[in-house]
Amino acid sequence: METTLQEIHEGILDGDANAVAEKVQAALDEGIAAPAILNEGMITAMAEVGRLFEDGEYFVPEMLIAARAMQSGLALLRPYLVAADVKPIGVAAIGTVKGDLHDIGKNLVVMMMEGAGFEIKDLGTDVESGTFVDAVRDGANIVGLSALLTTTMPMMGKTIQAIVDAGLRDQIKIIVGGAPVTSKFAKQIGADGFASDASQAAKLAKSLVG
Ligand code: B1M
Repeated sequence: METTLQEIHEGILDGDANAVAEKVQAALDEGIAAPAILNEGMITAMAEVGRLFEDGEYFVPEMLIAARAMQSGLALLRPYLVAADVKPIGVAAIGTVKGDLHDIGKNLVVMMMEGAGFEIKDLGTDVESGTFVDAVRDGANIVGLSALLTTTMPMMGKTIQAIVDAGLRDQIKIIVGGAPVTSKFAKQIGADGFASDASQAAKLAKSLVG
């Protein structure tokens, strides 16, 4: 890997947003193509962050600051990526289901999936099932549902049913997660998969649309 890309990679692992922004600008000035900066400097770093999280070497705070560092680089890179017409690997509509206001885990999932190359429609918290349906109509090909309360878990099933009722179920993949959610529950409600953490969610989403 070229030195500047290596420095971007390390800046993300260190969660150093200023260094990442500086090095992304340096890479652009050196003439390194935006897709190479994204794929070789940044996405590889977020994959490494995911691995460290799974191995218990990084915890939620490290993952959050790494994601923030990635965002600082992405902000600079975005116009170049648009100009280079880099296609996202998928469009993911992600939200916390109706009645549930917890968003820290959902935000991590958003960050890891963005890091994995998805375009994200972040629908926020307390999201009506109809809003997910609209997002699918608007082009999302993967839907991510988060719930942290046992009382809001049934809304996941209701949201999937709303997508079925709208005749859109065959066009998309649905993943679910959140502390009380299990893979057994995911199967029961007709989701395509369950992920126990944000890193797994990004991997699962990639495997489903790949
Ligand atoms: Co609330 N809360 N909370 N809370 N809260 C819990 C969830 C609770 C377990 C605490 C407890 O009692 N021990 C409990 C639920 C009990 C239950 O349902 N059995 C609870 C309760 C009861 C409540 C209220 C009802 C309290 C009240 O008002 N009486 C209320 C409900 C409000 C509502 O939603 N309508 C409430 C409110 C709140 C705050 C607003 C104060 C705050 C949320 C702030 C926010 O999110 N902006 C809050 C918090 C912070 C928590 C705890 C302490 C921490 C949650 C968290 O952020 N964890 C939580 C206790 C706990 O979990 N230990 C608790 C860190 C986060 C990184 O993990 O969200 O699990 P998590 O996400 C992980 C994975 O689950 C997974 O990846 C993430 C990253 O690895 N994941 C996905 C998540 N979504 C995914 C989606 C995927 C895939 C993976 O695919 C799409």
